[in-house]
Amino acid sequence: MDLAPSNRRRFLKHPAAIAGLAAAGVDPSSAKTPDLDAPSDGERNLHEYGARSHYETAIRTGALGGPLLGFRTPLQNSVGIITPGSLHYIVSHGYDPPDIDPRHHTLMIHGMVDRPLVFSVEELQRLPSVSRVYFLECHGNTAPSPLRPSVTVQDTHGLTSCSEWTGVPLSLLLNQVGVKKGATWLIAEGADVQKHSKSIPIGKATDDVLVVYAQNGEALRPEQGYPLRLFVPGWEGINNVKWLRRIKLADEPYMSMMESTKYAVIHTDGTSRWFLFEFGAKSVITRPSGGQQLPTRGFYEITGLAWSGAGAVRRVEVSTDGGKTWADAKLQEPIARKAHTRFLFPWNWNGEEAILQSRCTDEKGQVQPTVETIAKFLKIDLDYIRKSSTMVADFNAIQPWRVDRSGKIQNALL
Ligand SMILES: Nc1nc2c(c(=O)[nH]1)N[C@H]1C(S)=C(S)[C@@H](COP(=O)(O)O)O[C@H]1N2
Ligand SMILES: [Mo]
Repeated sequence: MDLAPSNRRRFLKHPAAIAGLAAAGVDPSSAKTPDLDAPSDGERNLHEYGARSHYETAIRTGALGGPLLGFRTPLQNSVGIITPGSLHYIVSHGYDPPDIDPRHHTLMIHGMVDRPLVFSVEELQRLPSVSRVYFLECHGNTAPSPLRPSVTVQDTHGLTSCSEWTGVPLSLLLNQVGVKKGATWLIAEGADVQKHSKSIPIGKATDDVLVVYAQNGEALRPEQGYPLRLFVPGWEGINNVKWLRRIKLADEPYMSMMESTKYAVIHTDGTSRWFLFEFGAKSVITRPSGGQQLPTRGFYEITGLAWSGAGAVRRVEVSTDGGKTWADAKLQEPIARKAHTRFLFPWNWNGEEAILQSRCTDEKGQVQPTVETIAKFLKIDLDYIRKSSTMVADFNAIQPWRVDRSGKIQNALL
């Protein structure tokens, strides 16, 4: 049982708990009687570590294990570009995060190195640090599926979030261990029951990969990998190993369980692609969006998020007429590379049916495709995308929302 001071006070006030103490041979008169004028433990705790207003109700949705794999961020309520830690999406194959005491947790770097080293969390926190804003996304995000609802933007796009991450550049740690010539891959492993592990090419590792210990100004949340995670900017979520405990340098990828099974992409011709890393250009209108209802005709600011694994978002266009015409949205500054970028677009709804869409162009000039373009590229038809339970991974199609004349908004993708 957790007997931290605040919990202990609550415990002692409870008559049954006091009786329990007596039975356990502890003198119950040593328990303090409550001071009625003093703030309750609940109030005191809220001042010590805050909570949002009880009028605010946005929550993550979903459950692990079933067809709703992952807890999704309520993007329909998002503002700006930072996702609060409490609402960051979660994909953990082991379900519950391991309970790791940071005083006893270590990161070992070994394999093809000159000097294998073990770092404590405290030692990592003494090293030169960086803080950067980056999105994170599961490659299954947005994949259409007959097995789960795709009504709201939380259903369709909720497996992406964006935070300011703080940690140590991996390149700095690799310099300390001395990477041997011929080492071309690293294999990162987590301390969860499944020992989630992932092979990553060394070029990326020495580019912008971080070993992070903090998120949005506080320690990582347990669900996000407390006390350490690998952060691999712009690359599929699976690379970002949580509860990181080991990095091994090697001269080949390891084909670990997740990367060679669940996260391999199966093509219709029976072949499968094992390694795909960088996300393309993607965007979605978060408000107004699926499942919402416009109360009256008149002015609405259309707003949404755009991002790309390749770098910065250069341009977002919005169409309100089903793609006949497009106009540039305003991008909210500052714009960070490999981060969510908020776009804003003024709109007057005249009460007629409208189809709202956004289209992202990134710094490499990649333009977000339509679902038809994706189908053509993958040599599959729309019906396959609509009905197959085989996931179309890295799905970044333009997302249309249909507003009907009553103001009701529905997903108009397929
Ligand atoms: N140790 C460990 N790391 C992991 C996973 C996991 O199950 N265990 N899931 C991966 C996948 S598939 C994704 S999409 C991201 C999700 O990170 P988040 O839960 O912080 O959003 O973590 C990755 N890292
Ligand atoms: Mo994922």
